[in-house]
Order: sequence, then C-alpha cells, then structure tokens
Amino acid sequence: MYPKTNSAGRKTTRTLMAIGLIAALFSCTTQKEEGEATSNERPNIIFIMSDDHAYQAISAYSDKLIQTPNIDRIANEGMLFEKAFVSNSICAPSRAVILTGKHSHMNGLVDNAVKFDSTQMTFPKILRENGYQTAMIGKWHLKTAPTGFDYWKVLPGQGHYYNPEFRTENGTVLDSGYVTDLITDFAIDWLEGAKKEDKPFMLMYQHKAPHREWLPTEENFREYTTKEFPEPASLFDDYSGRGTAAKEAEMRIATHMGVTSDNKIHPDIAEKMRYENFLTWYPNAYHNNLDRMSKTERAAWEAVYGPINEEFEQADLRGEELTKWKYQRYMQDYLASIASVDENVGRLLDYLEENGLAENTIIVYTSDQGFYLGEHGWFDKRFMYEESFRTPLMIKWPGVIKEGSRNTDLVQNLDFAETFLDAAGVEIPKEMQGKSMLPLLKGEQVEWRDALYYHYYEYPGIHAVKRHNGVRTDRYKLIHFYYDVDEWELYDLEKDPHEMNNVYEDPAYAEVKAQMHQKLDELVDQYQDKVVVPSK
Ligand code: SGN
Ligand code: CA
Repeated sequence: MYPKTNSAGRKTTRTLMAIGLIAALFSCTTQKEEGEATSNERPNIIFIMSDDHAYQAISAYSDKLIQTPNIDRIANEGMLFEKAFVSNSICAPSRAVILTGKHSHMNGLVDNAVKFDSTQMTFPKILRENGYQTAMIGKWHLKTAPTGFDYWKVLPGQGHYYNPEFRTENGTVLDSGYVTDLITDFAIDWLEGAKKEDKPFMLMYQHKAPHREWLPTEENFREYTTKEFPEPASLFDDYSGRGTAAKEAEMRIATHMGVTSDNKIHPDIAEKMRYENFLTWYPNAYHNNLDRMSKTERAAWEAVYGPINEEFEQADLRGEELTKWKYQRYMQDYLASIASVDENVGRLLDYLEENGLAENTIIVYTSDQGFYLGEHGWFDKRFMYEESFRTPLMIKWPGVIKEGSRNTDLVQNLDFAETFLDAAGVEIPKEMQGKSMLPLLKGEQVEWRDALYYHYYEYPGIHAVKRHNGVRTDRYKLIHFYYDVDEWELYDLEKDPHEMNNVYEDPAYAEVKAQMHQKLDELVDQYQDKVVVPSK
C-alpha cells in the first residue's frame, strides 16, 4: 500500500525538505572558514611569472630603480615574501621544479640543455584531472611540448620581443606586435572563454621580459633612455676574499656584456672603435633582434638609439668609464622592458576586477629566478649568492590572505605545486619535495623549514659559473663549488649581506661551519641528491 498523501501532507514534506536543505547549507557555511575552498568554489589560480625579473626592480621591494605600481597591487592586496628563493637559479630548471614540485636531480632537468620529460607528474596535470581548466601562455622553454593543459600558446625557445612567433598544438605562427602585450592579449582571450565554464581555472601567464637582450617598446625606451640610475656599491668588485668561482664567471658588465647585442650599438661602430671583444659575444644578436621590427618600429627605434650611437662614438669611452656607461644602458633597457610587464599585469588585474573574477582567484607574481643588476659587477644569475638565488614573490587571495602582509619564512619555488594543490583541496603526491604555503598564506603560526637546499649544474657552459650546491639558513650560507675545483664559502648574511667576505676559514666561525656542514648533509639526504657528496 502506498501511503496516502493529502495536500497538507505534501506541504509538510516539502517544508521539512526545505528546512533540511537550509540546515545543510547553514552547517556548510558555518563549518567553512572564511575564504576556505569548497568543492563548488575552489579558487581559480593565475600564476604570473616573468623571466629574470630581479626583486631589486619591483617597487614593493625597493623603489631605488623603478616604480611598478601594478605589480605592487598584488603585494598591497596580498602578501609579499621577503625570503623567497629558487633551488637552481636558471630558466628551464626553475620551470621544471615549479611544475613538478621536485628538485632538479629528481625531475631530471638539471640545466637548460636538457629536455623536460613531459610524461612525468606535474601540478597542472593533477589540477586538470581534478576538474580544473588549465592553460599555459607565454614563455615555456622546456623543449618538449606542454602537457597537462587544455590550451597552450608558447614562445619557441627564448622567443623574441618584436613580432614574435608563437607555437600551439596546430603549429607555429608569426604574430605582429610586442611580446609582453601579445602574451597578455592571449591570456585575456583565454580567460574570456574560461570564465563562462562552470569549472575553476588555472592559468600560467609567463612573460619573456625582462630577459636579455632587453628590447623595450617605443613609449618606454623614450622615457627610460633619459634616466640615470644609482650604481650598486659592488659594481667594481675585485672578487677578493672569495674563491675562484666568482672571479672566473663570465657575466661581468665590463667584459662580457655586449656593446652591440646588449647595449644596442651598431656593430659597424663597435668595429670601428675596436671593441672587438664585444663582437665575439653573440655577433648576430643586434641584427637578429632589430631586423624583426616593422619599418615604423625601426624608425622609432633609430630616432632614439641613433643619437645614443653617435654620442657613444664621440665619447670613445674605455675602462671604468665604459663600464659605467654600459651599466646605465643596461638599466635603461632592462627597466623599460619591466615597465611593459607592469602595464600588462595592470591590464590583467583590471580585467579580472571588471569581470568579477578577482574575488575567488589566487594571483601569484614571481620570476623564474633573480638577477644581478650590477652587484658584483654582474648581469645574469646562476650563483647561490642572494641576488640570483632570491626571487620576487607576492600572492593575493582575497578573504584568505591579509592585505598588505609580509612574510619572512624561507620559501622556495619548490613549494608552488603543493601550495596550489592544497588550495584546490586536492591530495598532494608523496613524491613532491616542497611544502604547501597555505598555512603561511592564512597567517597561521606553523613550524616551517629552517634551511633551504640549492644545486646549480650548468658548467662548463655559457657564463662559466661553476657547479655548486649549498644550504642557506636564516643567517648563514654555505656553498660548495665542487667541480673542477673544490672550494667552500661561508657567509654571515647578517654581518655581510652583500657576500663579500668568505668566513669559511675564520676560526671564529668554526662552530657555525660545522653546523652548516651538518645541515647540508641532512638536506642532501632528505632530498635524495646523490649527484655529489658535498661534505668534507
Ligand atoms: C641566453 C642568454 C644568456 C642567458 C641564457 C639563459 N644570452 O643564452 O645570457 O644566461 O640565455 O637564460 S642571450 O644574449 O641570447 O640572451 S635563461 O633565462 O633562459 O636561463
Ligand atoms: Ca630566466
């Protein structure tokens, strides 16, 4: 027999059901902490990464060189990390660490020459399997095609600033425009589609700029070529008080930065002035870069760089004066390239706000590593010394991260994968080697790591930075240059923040030295780095 129902009975059942539903919803909202992800409202993730963007060139860190009001918005509305680092300060290896959450020796991509094994587990793959829409737009640099993305559009290799090619699943196309603007256009185009879907998204929006050889847009080179920048105290570092690695590296502004390729002096002028040594370094770069411009772009360029060429020829600079001139030219083009990144980050942030996407989106701004802006007389990266080991990092997540907060824990690019999976409520694979930053983002007091591990491999190779590994704690840093030399360096970062004075043999540091050796042994063990036996 079916129970008889009357209209009142039905009403009662409906009322009960409604009450039940409300109660269920209510318990859901009360159990859920503010901003915490539920299956329905998992956060979107936008990972913004530029290439070679030094923290010294972001005004949220330091306003000595440039104002970056848009990038600063992420810090002002979120959290700025004062002690964010990479684990291998070079492009492709850093990207592989970010994707896999594993150190270079575990993911296999130890240097820029190695191809990424794209069959391995990555966080975009895991997010995609768990219901995220995923895209990768901009600089990729991993040699094999991107995997784990619903959509990708990447620069082949390093890519070009002016009228670059882009590669998709369907082949390579030449686009007209400026690389930083184009990458942003493509990112916004993809978001236009993604926002209509009933699924969260994860977008990797990765700039080529400000990678060498720093070709800015007309608006920015007009402005920045009129500026003069403060020189770092160690522009004329003589590398005393350290081992041979710093001295032998080929990344000095004085002797390794090209007056043609980097400083944009016409090769004919350089030749006439007998700057031959600068011509041997990427002899074709000047033409390769500038010949890509349209007639109008080239005319605008010549209108500004033409007079710079003439003045340079007349001045006939040598020695320290030449180095000072090169430093200024370097900063003008490098920072002007960043100005475009900043404008475009602003464009993306505005788009998110205007489309109601800002509230439930985690926005990260970082770089694949730091960069030398004349410190130790250098450009480029690679070393475990602070300027390249450290990287900018700021994260915004409304409702979860306190606006304008600053964090001083030792975090690393190794931690991104686990952080994103954790934020999405997805299980973290055991094989990942980082730590989820989620508690730090929430401002919780948690036990965090007390030391970071580093390992750089690309030697022999461009810029001649010797292989090394090492450990950094809050105060000290121990580095072992282990290949074709056997040299140890120890720095007291509190007393010697610019790392000019190696105290490895200083008896006053005997105890610190022993502790740092022990830490290094522990980390080699913990991360299963069998490549070297660093302890003496
Ligand atoms: C190029 C650069 C180098 C740079 C490497 C690696 N020369 O070879 O200066 O160190 O890339 O950079 S360039 O004149 O061709 O730009 S990385 O960011 O891709 O690792
Ligand atoms: Ca890089």
